[in-house]
Amino acid sequence: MCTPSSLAGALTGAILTTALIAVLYAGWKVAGLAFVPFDVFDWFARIFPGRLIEFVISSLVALIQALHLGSISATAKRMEQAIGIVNFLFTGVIGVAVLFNILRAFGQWLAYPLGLALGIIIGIPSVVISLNAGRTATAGAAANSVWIISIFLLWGALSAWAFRKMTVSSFAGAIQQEKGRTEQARVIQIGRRRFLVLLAGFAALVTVSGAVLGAVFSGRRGGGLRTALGRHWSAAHPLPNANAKALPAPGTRPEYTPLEKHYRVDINTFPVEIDERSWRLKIGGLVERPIGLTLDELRQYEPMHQFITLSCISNPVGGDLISTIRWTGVSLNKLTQGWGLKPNATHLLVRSADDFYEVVALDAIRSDPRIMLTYAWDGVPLPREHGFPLRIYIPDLYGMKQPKWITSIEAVDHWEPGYWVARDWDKVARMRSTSVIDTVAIKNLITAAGQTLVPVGGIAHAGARGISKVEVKVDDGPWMEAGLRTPISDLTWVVWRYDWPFQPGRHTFTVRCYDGNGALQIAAPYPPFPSGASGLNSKTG
Ligand SMILES: Nc1nc2c(c(=O)[nH]1)N[C@H]1C(S)=C(S)[C@@H](COP(=O)(O)O)O[C@H]1N2
Ligand SMILES: [Mo]
Repeated sequence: MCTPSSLAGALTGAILTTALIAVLYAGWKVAGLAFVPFDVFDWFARIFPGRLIEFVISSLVALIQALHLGSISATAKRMEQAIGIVNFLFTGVIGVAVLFNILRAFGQWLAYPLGLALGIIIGIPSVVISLNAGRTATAGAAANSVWIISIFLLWGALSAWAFRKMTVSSFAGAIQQEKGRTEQARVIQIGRRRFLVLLAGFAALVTVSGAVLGAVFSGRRGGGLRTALGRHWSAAHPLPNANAKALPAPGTRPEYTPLEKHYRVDINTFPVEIDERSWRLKIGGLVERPIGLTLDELRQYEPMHQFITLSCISNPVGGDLISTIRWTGVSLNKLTQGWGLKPNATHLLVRSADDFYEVVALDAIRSDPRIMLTYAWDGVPLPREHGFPLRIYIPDLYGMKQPKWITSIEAVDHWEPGYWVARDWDKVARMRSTSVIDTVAIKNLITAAGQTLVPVGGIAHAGARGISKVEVKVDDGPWMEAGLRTPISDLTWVVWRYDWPFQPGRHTFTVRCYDGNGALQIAAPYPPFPSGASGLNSKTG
């Protein structure tokens, strides 16, 4: 055997692709060039069957919950990014292993042509995907194409070079001095190993430099939540229900979610970046005259402020994909009146910069002035993660119906399924009633009328329907009515509290709620897919 094995190929692939990823990362952070691993991952997330994506997401959520890995949305995003990088690495490993196998059959004179061909075979789709579906690049299309193709060609050429270095003729000098076949094989082995170690060392250097360079520049460029300039509304104002009498049990989650803590869910490993200067809200379709509105023009309209609890349909019972914050924007009913909608227009097709879209009935908009286009959260422009510059709000519906990063609104004469409905999720996606125990505050006992009481508390939420009653059950005891704190608004969750007469031992607490119409929440446990999770939340302690 005089040529390197496919294992040597796989190792070479791992080493060179790791360095490639680091170089792409540095290129992204330093010059805004495409970070192919994320772009490709996002592209697959859009074309794969909805059920498969749902399976992956719910598995990640279950894993995060089972291992207590912290915030579901933040951890899931990091996992998605990791999966994107590992997939890319895997492709590189397979690619170079296959290259080595082919070269073993056809001879090393083909090494460079086939190595470069491998670079092209992986490079061209990468360019196409990054240019058409990518979120990471801010540099121009030409610069990106040249960059991706060159860097992949270099990677292919280096793979070819490695193959040649590891074939027997490279060690010819050493072999001549040795005697016998076994000796020869041993020298080849050592020569290959030494080469791979050298290659790995070199790649490690490139990887570390790329990562450090990228990290330095990523700090300098800022982005994400740091772009939310200005003073947060909540820093200077009391909540509307500040004087409510019933106080949360110690350990209840914050009633108002800090901007930085609001959950984030979307189909992008990396949040969409929109330049306010070139952005226009394009309004077209069945209107008298298409127009484009700037963000400043939208801000000229009378602003509307609403305290809103938003939840993701993927939120498991008791999960943290639910948050409450102050939304500011313009009522769509008011806005649409100036658009000259044609009589046959029945729906608005709302499109986002990330290919997400949803359809909203004009009837709903006309009958519910709370449906609004939102440009600020907590008194500052929407953070990039949360849809800068513009997102919609539709009361009572899960987040999957509410596009962020809106770029256009088209008046149409029919309903059609939106992004997640087309992927088999619920057509209506009305938020299910849910109640959660946040705390059994065993360290904050109180005494009243000679009794020792344990404050138990949490939240209950039923979309825009409100909460009329919350009940708590201890072990198999009767349902006991909890106290309700006046909510921040009709559209937010309600904080509840039940002071439980202490009894020693281990106990299981269960909660359930009734919505504003008196309907009891669904007790049967169902997973989030396809209509939102149901079931009762319990805590044992
Ligand atoms: N453009 C766009 N809008 C989107 C999504 C998306 O992937 N792309 N995800 C939706 C889903 S599923 C949810 S739950 C909410 C979450 O909003 P948040 O991340 O600001 O909390 O955004 C919605 N709007
Ligand atoms: Mo969601």
